[in-house]
Amino acid sequence: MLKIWGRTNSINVQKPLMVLEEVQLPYERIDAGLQFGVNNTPEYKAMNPNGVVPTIDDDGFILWESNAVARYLARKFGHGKLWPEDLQAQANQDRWMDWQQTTMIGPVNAMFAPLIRGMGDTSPEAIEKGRVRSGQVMAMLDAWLAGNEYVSGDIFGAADCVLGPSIHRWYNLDIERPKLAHLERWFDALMQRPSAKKIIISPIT
Ligand SMILES: N[C@@H](CCC(=O)N[C@@H](CS)C(=O)NCC(=O)O)C(=O)O
Repeated sequence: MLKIWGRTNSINVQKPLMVLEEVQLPYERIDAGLQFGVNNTPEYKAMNPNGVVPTIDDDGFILWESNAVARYLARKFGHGKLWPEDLQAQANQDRWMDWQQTTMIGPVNAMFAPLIRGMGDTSPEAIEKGRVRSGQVMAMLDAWLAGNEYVSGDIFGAADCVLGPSIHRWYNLDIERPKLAHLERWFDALMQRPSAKKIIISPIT
């Protein structure tokens, strides 16, 4: 059975878990990270030298980096469903997944780390900067969703699974947010899915 290491309140762990729930593949999840430890042991670091979660073991194939893991699982178990045949549709999903890592999550975590975990830069200026910037980046996704049903395009795909946990984090911070009707429509629909109800947990911790 496929094994996945990672605590359930990590957005990076929630990404591949969303994919696994969507394709309804049985898996074994092993708690790791923060209070659970495990991720800093020599055994774990032999699998994932970064010492972070998630990591998967698929019949001896070890993989880490949450977006790469989500893509691998979608390709292997959700081909033609979560992962389309069309090259441009695939590239679109890649684009939004990269954007989540490189552009979107930074400003969200600039608020999440100090407000929820008491970590990072706790100054009001840093939190406010994250709040303003996160509103700006979310407006980019809102504009995309004005013309597309899903982050992935016409079908619900791997990119929706990958972005869902971060967007949920943003919506669950006690901050002022710009009104983004298309993003809100997408987020409300996402949270109705059985996968999201099971994997994307509230309150955020
Ligand atoms: N780029 C990596 C980042 C992974 C990462 O930073 N994971 C965090 C949790 S979200 C972690 O393991 N932190 C240490 C811990 O939980 O102890 C990925 O996307 O997989």
